[in-house]
Amino acid sequence: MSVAHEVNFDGLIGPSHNYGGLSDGNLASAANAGDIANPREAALQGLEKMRMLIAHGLVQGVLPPLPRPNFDLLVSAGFGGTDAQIIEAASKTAPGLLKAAYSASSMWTANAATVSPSADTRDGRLHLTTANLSTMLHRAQEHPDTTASLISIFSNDEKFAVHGALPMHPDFSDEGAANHVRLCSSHGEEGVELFVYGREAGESTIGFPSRQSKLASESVARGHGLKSNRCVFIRQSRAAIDAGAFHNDVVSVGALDTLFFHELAFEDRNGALDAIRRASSGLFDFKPVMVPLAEVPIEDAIRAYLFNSQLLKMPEEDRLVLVAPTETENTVSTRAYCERLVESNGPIGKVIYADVRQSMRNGGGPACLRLRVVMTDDEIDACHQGVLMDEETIDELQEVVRRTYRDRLAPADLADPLFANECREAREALLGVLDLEGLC
Ligand code: SUG
Repeated sequence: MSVAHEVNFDGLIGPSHNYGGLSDGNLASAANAGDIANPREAALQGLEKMRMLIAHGLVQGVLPPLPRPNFDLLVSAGFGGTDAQIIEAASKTAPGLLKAAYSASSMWTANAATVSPSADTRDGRLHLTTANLSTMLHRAQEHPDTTASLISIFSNDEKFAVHGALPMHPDFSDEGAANHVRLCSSHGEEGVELFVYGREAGESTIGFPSRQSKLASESVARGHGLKSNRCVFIRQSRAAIDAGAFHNDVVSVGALDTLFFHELAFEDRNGALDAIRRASSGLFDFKPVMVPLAEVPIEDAIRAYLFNSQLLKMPEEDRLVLVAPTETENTVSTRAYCERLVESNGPIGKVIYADVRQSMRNGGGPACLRLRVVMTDDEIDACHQGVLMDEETIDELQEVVRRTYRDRLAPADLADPLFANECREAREALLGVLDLEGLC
């Protein structure tokens, strides 16, 4: 067994963070559509969360924001001329498309890719498959730039394999690590990978969209060279999707040997738990922690984002720590549940609340904001060092954010051609700090 760490790559929240109301089935996105956003505060909140986790002894990385507005998308839609002319015309005739082209949704890096550590793969390399995010237009534009970022960061072919997105067809709908959980006894040892999907390829569903197909999950597992006896494919419940759980990480989170989930998360709960027990046999003693419906109604779980938390092994703690959003603390049933959780002698021993309210108002909690990449010491040394954070780099990034980001962003501001220049300059300054100028 080699020593390995779970490195959390958080999305650096971009300067065009706004409330576009773009995600059908995401209740927070719909509820806050059109409100004034605070991009500067959003980015500072995200960076403070990273600072807090570094202080707890964890290895922290970042993924840079993608170029916005995405002029390629606007040009594909028939707009032409100078940048200013494109924005002016799009704002008048296709304002919804302009909002999509400006979306800062790449901040939710749990949707950037699915990741399998080298301990699980046949070729002994760490595999990443960029998510195609094909269900929502504003997210479907992310994958080419996300793949470019991942290639820049994980460029050593002997240690890393970066796979491009699956085909852009509903049969292959893939939302990345938001629908993927890895369980193990310790990070560096072989684990069990859980793939949660909402529908079969070709199946039509009614209600809110199911953003992950089983074919997509199976394709990623095959591409990563995972052992079939260590993979479990689990169907997410229709009840959870229709209650607003557009990704599985809104109703469950796992770490090491523990899976923390809501009673309504899975279509066939007992079948899923049995399958996980079978897959983990000989590796670890699986510990399920189910939150009963009677204690936390599904509506509260989704509003408070109890499960969209980071479940972490912190060096100074014996038991796992749940980093939950402040909305969990401010909701009566979830706060009370968390108090009972830490008092019990189960595998989760502490809850820390983090303020990521700007992201939460678009449906993104602490877990959405990070992509977990389990890496050995050698792999950490082999990746691009500029994206690994320390307090000093966080300070530098915050200085850029304070200097270049707007305090307030209203939907109408997207029509201002000068804003496009501001976004480009802000991103270039961030890429300078991360030593990733090649992505400019
Ligand atoms: O894809 N929200 C994101 C939230 C993603 C949360 N990620 C995870 N659960 N892992 C989404 O629905 C809203 C953007 C807007 O409406 O402006 C948005 O895209």
